[in-house]
Amino acid sequence: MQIEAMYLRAFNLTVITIGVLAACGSPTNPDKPCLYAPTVDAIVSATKANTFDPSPVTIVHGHGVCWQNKATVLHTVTADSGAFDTNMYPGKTFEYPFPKAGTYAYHCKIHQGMIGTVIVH
Ligand SMILES: [Cu+2]
Repeated sequence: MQIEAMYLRAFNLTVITIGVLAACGSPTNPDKPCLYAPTVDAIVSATKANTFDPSPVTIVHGHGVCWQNKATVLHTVTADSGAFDTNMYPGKTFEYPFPKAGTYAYHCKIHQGMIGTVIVH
């Protein structure tokens, strides 16, 4: 009886250990994150709350925005004008240059109300 209990405890510890290793050991973001660069003026996160954060962002024409999906679900970065439209899987990034001044509205096709704006000077 006592031996059985010991085996059971050992088994439970093994299961817990494997579970923790599986959770920590597998990389969920194989892409390099967005980085500020001479051509990247703004970094926007697609969040688990289904928002683009921050928004609006203001950049200089000729430069770009880098979006990063910080959520665990698929988001899209889709220009209202149709100029760009990309799936952004969890952990992935998307960079887009804006050569001309203007105000550019975009949204996520999956989550209603998930919208953002890029203001280009
Ligand atoms: Cu979304």
